[in-house]
Amino acid sequence: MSLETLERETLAQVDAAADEAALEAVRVAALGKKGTISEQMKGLGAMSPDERKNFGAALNLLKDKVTEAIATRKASLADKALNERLARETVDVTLPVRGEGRGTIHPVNQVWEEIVQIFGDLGFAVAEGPHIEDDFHNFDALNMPPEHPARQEHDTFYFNEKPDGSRLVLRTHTSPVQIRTMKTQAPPIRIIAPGRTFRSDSDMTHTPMFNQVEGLVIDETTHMGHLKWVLHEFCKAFFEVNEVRMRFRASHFPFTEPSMEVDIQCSWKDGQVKIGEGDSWLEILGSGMVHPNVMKASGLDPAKVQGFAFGMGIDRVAMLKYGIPDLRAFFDSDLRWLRHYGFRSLNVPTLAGGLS
Ligand code: 2NL
Repeated sequence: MSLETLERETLAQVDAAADEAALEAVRVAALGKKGTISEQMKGLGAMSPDERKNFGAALNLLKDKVTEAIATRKASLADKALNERLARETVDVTLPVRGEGRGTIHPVNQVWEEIVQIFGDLGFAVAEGPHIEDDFHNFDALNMPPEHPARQEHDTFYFNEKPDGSRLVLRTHTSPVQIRTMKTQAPPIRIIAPGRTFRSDSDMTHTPMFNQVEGLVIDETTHMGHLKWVLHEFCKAFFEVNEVRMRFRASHFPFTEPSMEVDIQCSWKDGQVKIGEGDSWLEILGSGMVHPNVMKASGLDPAKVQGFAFGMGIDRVAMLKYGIPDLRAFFDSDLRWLRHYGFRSLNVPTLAGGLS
């Protein structure tokens, strides 16, 4: 067979290869060890030097041509295969969701998101921090020196002692997040810190891990009137009522002065609690004006700025709002419980669209 014929036939085969596997077969049949083009090489030995030079050059040219044609064909086949796959794998995003109600949002996550929405609307940003903390951020900076009795009450989970005698802890509240914020951001500060907290305590109303949200506002003239207004607005929005009476009771926390525990008005009917009506009171949070010692420990000057803080249990208010009787069931991962108390996954709480 002449080289011209061989070239024509081989290139025709390359063009005709329908997919990458067929193309590879053509390559092997032409350029492989026993391929048609390789076979031509064997004739070189019997030729005169001049013949060999011409034929060899032509053969190399042919090899290059075929190799290039194969590469070009390969690229276009890969392109075609990709386009076909893209066409085949399109997703119709307008289709309705399958199996509504299978996966649900946990009440804690739902309430967490509701709280973020409400405070977001009031101009608060969300701050986060580590679960593993040092003594300074969890205790010292919060006006709780090592001998402070409140440290015992916190039932702290401690890590093993380090060579220098210090011990890290699982944070017992989200207050260290606020300390870190005060240390790194200049006032005005307006944040909430929702997150997991840990105490070695377990009974009907306590779990070793629980969720807390704290709030912090620092500015030059922030006062208790602001604190009362913010918490009143929050309670109305959260419990989805037009009015709720609130009671600020004098209390004590090491990190605030003065300190107040806050009760909201409620009624009890048939063992069911209703918020915003009746003559009973329910404690829902602790609050106060940030203690000057806490300001100082965080690098702020209490002569120049002041502010308020509050703390609330997310799991606890989730139970209250959605009538969930036993706290421990929150963390049992019982599918029947989750389907009963869970929320539809695409129904994201917003103030505009409705919280719950
Ligand atoms: C409660 C009480 C409270 C705070 C938390 C706080 C944080 C900083 C400074 C001052 Cl950095 N205060 N947090 C204040 C008052 C009460 O929580 O009963 N929580 C469930």
